[in-house]
Amino acid sequence: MQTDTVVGIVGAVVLVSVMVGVFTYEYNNASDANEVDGGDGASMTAFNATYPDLSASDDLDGDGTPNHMDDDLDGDGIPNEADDAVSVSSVVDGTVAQSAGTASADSQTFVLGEGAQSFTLTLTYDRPTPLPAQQAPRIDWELIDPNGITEYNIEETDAAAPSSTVTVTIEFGGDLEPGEWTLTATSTSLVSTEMSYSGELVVGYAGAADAMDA
Ligand SMILES: [Ca+2]
Ligand SMILES: [Ca+2]
Repeated sequence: MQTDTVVGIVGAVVLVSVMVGVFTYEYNNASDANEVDGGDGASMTAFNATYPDLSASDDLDGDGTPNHMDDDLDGDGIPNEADDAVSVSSVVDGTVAQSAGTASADSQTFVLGEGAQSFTLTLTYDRPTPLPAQQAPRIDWELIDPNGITEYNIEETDAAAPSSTVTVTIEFGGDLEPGEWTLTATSTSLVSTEMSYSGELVVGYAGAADAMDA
């Protein structure tokens, strides 16, 4: 009788242990299933339906929140539902310095997301007054797309009066290549000089599908 009782108790303990193990397994796996159903998939699908030309995983305004989770995806303070233009602005500035007769260049890079349709870069700089018989210093600009193709190249003329503020506008549209674009500013001064430039880049993107139909 005592042996039977011990076997019975051991059997009951083994059974309870197995049941606890089964419950723990079911509990953990139910939790995993919930994460998949309520996670990124749903908002990505909704975003792709609303903005078919943009990428859900891009972060156009660079605020750390991907487009499909961002209720103001271009970061202009206007919520997506009320924003009829997706447009991202950023400050651009740099300095080109050189010693006499030595070419000098300064480069900036811009990352364009998918769906970029217009590129407007406006820059200004002050040209120093040259000594008599010297060519006025100037900055030449080259813009290269992510495939290494030059999209814009200008060698400024000396038409602007020395010591004046020069404004340069680089503007074009179309389906723009997503990825890293590079702007190179090159000083052509024949004398030691330093020129600082500053301005703004505005990139326009394809809007919401319902806005395009309207
Ligand atoms: Ca964002
Ligand atoms: Ca907005």
